[in-house]
Amino acid sequence: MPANLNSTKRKKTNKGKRTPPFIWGAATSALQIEGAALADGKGLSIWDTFSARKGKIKDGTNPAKGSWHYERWREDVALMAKLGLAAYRFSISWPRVMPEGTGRVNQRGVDFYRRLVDQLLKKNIRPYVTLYHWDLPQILQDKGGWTNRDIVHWFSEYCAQVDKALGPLVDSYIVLNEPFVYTVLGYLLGVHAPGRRGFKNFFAAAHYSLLAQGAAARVLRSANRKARIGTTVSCTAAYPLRAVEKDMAAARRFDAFYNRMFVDPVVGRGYPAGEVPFLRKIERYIKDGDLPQIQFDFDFWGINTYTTKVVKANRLVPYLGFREISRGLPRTEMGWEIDPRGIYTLLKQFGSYPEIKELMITENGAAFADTVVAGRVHDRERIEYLREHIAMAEQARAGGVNLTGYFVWSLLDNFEWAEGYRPRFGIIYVDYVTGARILKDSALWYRDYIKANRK
Ligand code: IFM
Repeated sequence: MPANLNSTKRKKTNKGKRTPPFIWGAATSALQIEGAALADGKGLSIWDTFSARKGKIKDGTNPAKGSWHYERWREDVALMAKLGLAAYRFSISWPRVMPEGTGRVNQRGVDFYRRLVDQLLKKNIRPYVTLYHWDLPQILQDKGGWTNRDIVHWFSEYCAQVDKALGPLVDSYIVLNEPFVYTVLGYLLGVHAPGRRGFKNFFAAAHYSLLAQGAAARVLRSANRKARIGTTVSCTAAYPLRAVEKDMAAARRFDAFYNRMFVDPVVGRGYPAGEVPFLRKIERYIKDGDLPQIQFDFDFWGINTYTTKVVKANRLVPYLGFREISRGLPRTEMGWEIDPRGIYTLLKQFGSYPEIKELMITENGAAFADTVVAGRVHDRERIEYLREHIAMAEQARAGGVNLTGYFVWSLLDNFEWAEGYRPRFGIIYVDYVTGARILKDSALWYRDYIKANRK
């Protein structure tokens, strides 16, 4: 079946649904902050097992303690309130609420999220609940994880259980976090959990992720009519090195693979195999009737973005045919060049999709080598980064993009996957020995910015 079959373009609006005021928030994910890897009946996730393998995490650490959030969640909500956050985006740990992946619900795990949501609501902070942020139950990975088509049912069942427990209180869901990243790093390159490699694994994981996303979104929509249902994608704007056709085509290929592969099929445009021919290999996993099942009319799309790229065509590079060119710009601790133009480019690009009703920046932020000096963290570079990126997002909004929220990544310093704890992304510093929190200068800046820009 041709990969772009079923391409339909529709003009979508959120007419009839209440559009909330602009939301200033912060984001985290369960595995990165909770710790308590085995507390209260939690099952193992693929990251618990992957991080136990020698050499997989750069600093030799693991997520067992995280940022101590499982114990200190009440203090964390109090800090959010102090900053004036309107919303908090966090994820549910699938193995915490369903240790066997399917079937039995672990009430103590559910109770943790219930208490968290109750407290957020008490403080007037709206919960944005991400259903999958990379911590698959190991027991499901043992059956192939995202490469097993049955995950469509496993994931829908899990989402239905979460909604049953939290649905009355939660009105905003994010179904998947960055499927591009967990399928490429976890199933193609093997540098993230579960450490699988090869195109076969990648294409299966990618296609079944989108099928599972569509199925779960429909389950949520029919169970919870009032919830706003969204999803998030990782995006990086790419510019051609020179204004010549071959570099411009390289930038389009970059965009098709890194940005559009998990958006276009969902809005009915099919996989972008026209620009990236090797994507045709995904056809092997597509059954009749799959492409309409992948489509879902999301209430909002979340864009997670951190850097931008410049590309130069190079026919010797397999599959994608380009190289990324360094511009010598200042970089964050992750080695990512800082260029705030990208957030504007992406918002304009996806804002122009007639099928997309509403956009949110669901992650944006930077890791720097923070140090504590006399009880303070003077993270001037992070303030600059946030100020510039928010200004660009505001510019896109002023230019007509229906951008409804911005979430800084991250609320807390946390476990940065295969990088371990070294890169600190938080606007709140975490002392990993004592668990103590310190509001960095960027948190105080964000508090003041929110106060001045509440609308
Ligand atoms: O920490 C991650 C997050 O889990 C997903 N998006 C990118 C962040 C920074 O790498």
